[in-house]
Amino acid sequence: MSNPEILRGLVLAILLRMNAPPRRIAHLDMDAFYASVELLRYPQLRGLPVVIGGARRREDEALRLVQDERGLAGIPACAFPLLRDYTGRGVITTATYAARQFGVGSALGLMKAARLCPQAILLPVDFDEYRKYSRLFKAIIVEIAPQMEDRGVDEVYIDFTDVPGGQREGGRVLARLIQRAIFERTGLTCSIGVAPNKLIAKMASEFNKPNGISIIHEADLQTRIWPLACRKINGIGPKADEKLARLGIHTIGELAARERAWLIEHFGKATGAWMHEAAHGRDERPVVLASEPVSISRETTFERDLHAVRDRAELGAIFTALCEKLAGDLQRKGYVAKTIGIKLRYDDFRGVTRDHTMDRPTDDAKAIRHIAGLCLKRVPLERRLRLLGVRVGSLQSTAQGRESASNRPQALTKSASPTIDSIATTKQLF
Ligand code: TTP
Ligand code: MG
Ligand code: MG
Repeated sequence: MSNPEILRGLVLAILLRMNAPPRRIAHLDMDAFYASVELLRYPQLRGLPVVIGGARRREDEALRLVQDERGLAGIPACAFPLLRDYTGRGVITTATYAARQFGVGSALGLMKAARLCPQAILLPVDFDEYRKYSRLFKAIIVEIAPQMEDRGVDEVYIDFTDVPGGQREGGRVLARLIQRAIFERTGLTCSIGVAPNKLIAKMASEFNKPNGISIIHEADLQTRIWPLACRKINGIGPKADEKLARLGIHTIGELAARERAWLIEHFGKATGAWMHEAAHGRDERPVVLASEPVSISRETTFERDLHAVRDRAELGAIFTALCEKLAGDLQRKGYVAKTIGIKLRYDDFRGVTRDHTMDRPTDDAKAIRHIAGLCLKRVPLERRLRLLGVRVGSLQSTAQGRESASNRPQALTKSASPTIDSIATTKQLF
């Protein structure tokens, strides 16, 4: 290409960019998600403190016998198990806003929470139900605004920029439309932040929780973002935050006031430069459609610590059940995996992981169990175990991996002891 042509191309690109509407990115996060899904089944609990956590217990089974002709909605509120009666090691996954007033919330131990709010109603987790509603609210969003990035069970980014109405009132009109559509079709509320990029949108979705919308423009950076704590930047974790605090930096504004070179000196090239950009509200990351998980895991915290030799049978059954659940997850989601790994936590809370990558991917429970078993042989097993997890990574969609995948699986068996299960789909391996 000759020079005048390059120049013409450049001018055209600049003109197009000048004419393009400003980038408007939304972050949508469901309100008290697991708890809100439970309240759809049990509307009689609305307004009451409710926490979700732990596995299903005998009390939860018994509860279902109390229902009348109205079904689950007919169970009187006084019949539900209370937090004060809980014994075990479970943690809260989430709490209703009524319960949060007592200082209880995600990741708090249930017995500890019982001291803060003994009268709270305790419901067991039901991942299948949450996954069902997760799929449902996301399907409603893509009908309205197809540029959606899935960021987990209860949140997504949506690119409003070119969606009809996406620029009106900075995105408020479209945000309201999506909020209303989700509420009408599921009964669930969510909160939405709309901003020039993902970084600020993510912070903004928290500003007016629950059932809120907040609209942030570039010009609002100093007034709305800079007063916030550094931790509010998605990517600044507890460790970085502690270090920032030691350096006398508490707010995003204080972070923005530091020289880029100074931040690089203290946090390294990549992190320092990124912190500088983030504090100035700059983030060019695109909204990535149909994001694929890199790994899927299942883990269980035992009701009592188990020993590899003395509790061999029990542990073996739990281990097999985890692998079977994981194989089921893979098959349902349409993936095969090449890497199989295990995670252990000992009774002294130390953790260890091992993994192995195979030549061929699989979604077969027996194959996963076999490789996970080999991984288990590579870790010390003298101490008692508190937690056992199995993880599969290097995923390929089944269509891609089918020719090389091993054969299909067997039926699921039940875990031998009451345990606290969790499942995670993540973007990174271990
Ligand atoms: P969040 O969106 O962090 O929380 P939330 O939807 O319950 O409440 P908020 O209104 O503040 O958004 O997490 C979504 C779900 O993920 C939550 O309902 C339960 C689950 N979860 C856990 O299981 N453990 C955790 O530590 C957290 C933070 C969430
Ligand atoms: Mg949420
Ligand atoms: Mg969330």
